[in-house]
Amino acid sequence: MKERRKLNGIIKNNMNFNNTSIDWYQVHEVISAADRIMLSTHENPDGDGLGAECGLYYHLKEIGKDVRIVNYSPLPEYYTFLNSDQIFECYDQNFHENWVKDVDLVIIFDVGDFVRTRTIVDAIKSHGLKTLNIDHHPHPDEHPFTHNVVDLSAAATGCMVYDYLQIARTDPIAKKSFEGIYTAVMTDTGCFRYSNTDKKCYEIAIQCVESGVETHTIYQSVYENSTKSRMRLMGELLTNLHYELDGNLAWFIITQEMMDLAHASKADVEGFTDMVRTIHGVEVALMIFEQNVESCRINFRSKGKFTVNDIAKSLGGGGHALAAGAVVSGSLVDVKEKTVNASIDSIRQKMNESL
Ligand SMILES: [Mn+2]
Repeated sequence: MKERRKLNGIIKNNMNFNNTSIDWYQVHEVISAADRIMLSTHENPDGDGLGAECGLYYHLKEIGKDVRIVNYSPLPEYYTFLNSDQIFECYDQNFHENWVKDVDLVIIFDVGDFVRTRTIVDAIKSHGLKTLNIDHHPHPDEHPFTHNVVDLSAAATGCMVYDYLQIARTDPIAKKSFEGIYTAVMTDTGCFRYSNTDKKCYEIAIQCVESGVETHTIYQSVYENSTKSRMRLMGELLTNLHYELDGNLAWFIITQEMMDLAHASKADVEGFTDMVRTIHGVEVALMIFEQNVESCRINFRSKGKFTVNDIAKSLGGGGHALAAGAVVSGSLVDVKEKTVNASIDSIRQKMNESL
């Protein structure tokens, strides 16, 4: 409590480092002032969101914070290697209410859009909880968070956690934190292959190896752990790819029927759009995933010639320049037509501009 009073003057002002140079010491003041801290990430979490949570969790635990990781979605099975201490909890209002109502700070990672924490937003609002957004997705200046910390140049949110731990700790980063950070960097760079892979990613990887992280085990857990359902689904979609604009755009559909026939879960669909992008000549890959009769999730991946977050934005979503998505209301037939047409128009225009 003494610490909190001391810091009052600084944390009164809400931070907004919206892709401006981040003063991690200010972030440190905000985190230091909180005793009970909840960490969270977006629904259907990926290695970056989960790894960032894990990376910060072990640090906060070590310094004696009352910290818990509470996500809207359950932990995907192939990330259970991060959960040897059962640190990931799936939000259940009745179960968590008592603890959540007295949370001093909710730190949200990699979210892209606040609504992607789903019912956790309601809990935050109903208890008037303070929030700290740590993300490498673009956010508007009129963001809904108490504090906003955005670095678009970060390859992964996990890199930002690494930055923070550099100034927050005097001891070296612990191996368990590094396991999370490595998972974040590895998955968001497509295993150090995508254009966002920079020197820092490799520097972080070196430190992870030095701290004893078994990088090959993490690789195998994430990339060599496909379910048979996933393979069946993959076979189906690869035989039904559609090409537009001389093959610059490749798109595919995953229907609920295909999911049912393959006995597949949402996690089985991860990475399909990246895979389609690997085809020779394909600049943009697009997945249309039928969520239910009322809406579809769409996902874009670009090799680099054409931005896709503008297309996603025009359809109500957002994301990175070369990796973006949206949830579009409407039947599969309607969404397919709207999305494919918008993509063709946008890419065609960009092709003409570059002539
Ligand atoms: Mn990310």
